[in-house]
Amino acid sequence: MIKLYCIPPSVYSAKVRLVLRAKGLEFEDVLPPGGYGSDEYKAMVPYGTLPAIEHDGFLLADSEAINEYLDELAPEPPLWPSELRKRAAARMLSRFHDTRLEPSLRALFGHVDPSRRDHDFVLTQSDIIMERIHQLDRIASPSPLMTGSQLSLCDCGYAITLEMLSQLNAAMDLGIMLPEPIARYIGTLRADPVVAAELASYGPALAAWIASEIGG
Ligand SMILES: N[C@@H](CCC(=O)N[C@@H](CS)C(=O)NCC(=O)O)C(=O)O
Repeated sequence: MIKLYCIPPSVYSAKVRLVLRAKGLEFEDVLPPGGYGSDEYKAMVPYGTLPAIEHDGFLLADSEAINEYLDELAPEPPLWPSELRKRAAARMLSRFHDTRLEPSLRALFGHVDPSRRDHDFVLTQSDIIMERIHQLDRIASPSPLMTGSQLSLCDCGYAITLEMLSQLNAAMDLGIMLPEPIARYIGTLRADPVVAAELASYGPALAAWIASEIGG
């Protein structure tokens, strides 16, 4: 049994849960000991980020490292393309998610609560998010998923972050319009059974977090 240290609205934990589900691996969600940001958890993961996994005494943090470990641990179904250049391009897309797109949304987290919202910052950040989405549209050609018809490792971050974008867009009135290929990609992601199963619990967890922030 794999322990997944996470909290319900954590984006990167949901990204890992998609791989656990796709591989059919047994896992349990575990709250970080001492709570999010605690010294107790930092004794395990010094930089304190979620998620981390524990597998037979082996502790590993960082969603991308975890997903690659899981893909090698349980090779079926393979979640990276077998061809060298396709695999390299898929890794590039995954890095773009973790280092460019998701951080541009995360920057808004401190502004979801209207009483703490800096409207100028939100306007500027919405333009940055839009720029990231257009960059994604240029580097990706979903057909219909990132590497073809099967879910791959590089879809996992997008499946979660694009759900977050959709919920923040509505809740904060960001006015973000998605290019048609990206909107179509989201439709395909949501129809994938593994993504649908995760979003069935992650979507409400995220909505509850947004509502709690908006409620003050
Ligand atoms: N690159 C890390 C990022 C993880 C991350 O930022 N997780 C968030 C929760 S979704 C977190 O722990 N934030 C608190 C912090 O950075 O101190 C990964 O892929 O696991």
